Amino acid sequence: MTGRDGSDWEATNYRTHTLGEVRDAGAQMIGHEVTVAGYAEAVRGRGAICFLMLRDGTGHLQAFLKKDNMNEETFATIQGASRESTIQVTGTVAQKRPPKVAEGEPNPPAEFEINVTDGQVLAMSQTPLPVGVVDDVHVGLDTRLDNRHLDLRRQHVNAMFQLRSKVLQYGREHLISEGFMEMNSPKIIASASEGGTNLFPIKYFETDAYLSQSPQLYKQLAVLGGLERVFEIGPAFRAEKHDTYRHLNEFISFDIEGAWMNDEDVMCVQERMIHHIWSQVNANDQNLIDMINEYKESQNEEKVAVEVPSLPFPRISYCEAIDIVKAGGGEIEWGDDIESHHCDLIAAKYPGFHFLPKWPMSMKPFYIFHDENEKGNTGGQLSRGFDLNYGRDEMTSGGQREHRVEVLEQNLRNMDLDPLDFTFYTDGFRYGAPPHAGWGLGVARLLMVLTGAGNVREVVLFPRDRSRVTP
Ligand code: AMO
Repeated sequence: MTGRDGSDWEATNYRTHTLGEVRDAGAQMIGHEVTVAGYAEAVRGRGAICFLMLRDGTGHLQAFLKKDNMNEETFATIQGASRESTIQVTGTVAQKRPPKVAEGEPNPPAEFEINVTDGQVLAMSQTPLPVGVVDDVHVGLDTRLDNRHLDLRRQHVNAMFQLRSKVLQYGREHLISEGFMEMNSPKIIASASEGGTNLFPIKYFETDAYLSQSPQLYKQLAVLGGLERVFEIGPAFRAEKHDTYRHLNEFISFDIEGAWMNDEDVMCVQERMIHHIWSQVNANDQNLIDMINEYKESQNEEKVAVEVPSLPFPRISYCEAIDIVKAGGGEIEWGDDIESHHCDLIAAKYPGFHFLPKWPMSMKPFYIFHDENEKGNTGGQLSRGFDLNYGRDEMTSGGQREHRVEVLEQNLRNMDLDPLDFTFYTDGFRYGAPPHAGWGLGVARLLMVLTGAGNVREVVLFPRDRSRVTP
């Protein structure tokens, strides 16, 4: 059997074929007996006949039931089934009677259905449904997330998560093609990497521990240990009290780290990876984009188009960015963070993906490379840290790392951190350390760009924010 993405789906004990297969290969299957299974999208017909519209992961197909052709009780149970119940039917493939067309009009392509001889309701759906699956009843995001198991059955929502899987697949395959290997770092940790205030504390037997904010220190240790190019796709936890469309308290961070690389080298890796993801989606997954657009159209929302970005992405240094913001009337001084409303002014000039390299050292974490030789236009110390933005949103932070242990320890002290708390990390630099660089990309933020979603919660299956820990 063939799945929705061309993969092989072996027949199982519950079905010999997917609905998509019968729909697409119906002409060759006429008269063949098949067993299919799916959700009941509509059950129509009274008396001795019943039309059952089934849906599975590959599409829709109509099953036609006639009381005379099957066990009467089975017929009655299926005819009485509520929408979204799961139903298995066995029958022969037949061509549907073609609709009448006006003279001279071409005949529509043949459609197929199943003439049912046997079947069973596998699980009856309760009524009413808390959120509509086929009907477009407007419910808020919170109700949808409370009922994600049903929300996911909606075609465009399902398409979002198929795309999410594709993005991870294409990202992985690109990095592997560039010699990166996948690693996994611990999520239970003893000290912060991204600043101490937003850690979730946990009790770890007799001692205190935290949930990891980033694989940062561990991906560096892996590289220092000789795994020259690594990547990790894993959860990061931040106890931030943000309540915005782009912040969650648990998110999937897509990280890389590479030895013998500087900030520019890893920016190149990142733009090549994004280019690969967009090219692959463009080539293989237009059907998923179409499903999303079909919904957007029904809501009068702007449709998305997967335009493969051209390389290289623009690089706008921090100093230039400050000048752009000032010229656009924004209030900002050298050394300030570039906030979303500032990003709007930059995005007016650079609407797509753009890097913001060479941030002031004072704005970047202790592990970022101190560039003694580069001063900003107001004389401030620059670093080799960068961000990647799309429009007003930050997608990625990264940079070359500090590999000189004395500077690293001084950076820690400058940021009021005690080097003694970080010996498990700094010790990794005492026995020869290659210059290295990397980045961390927020997967949900990238998906927001690709799918045109207005909120990261749309592209996270079970989001965790300040007011949500279930489902
Ligand atoms: P940073 O803290 O900037 O950098 O995080 C990297 C990227 O992760 C995403 N992100 C988030 N997404 C959703 N909710 C959040 N609360 C959230 N916080 C961050 C963003 C961000 O750009 N160690 C460095 C990376 C590195 O230098 O390699 C780090 O974690 O898209």
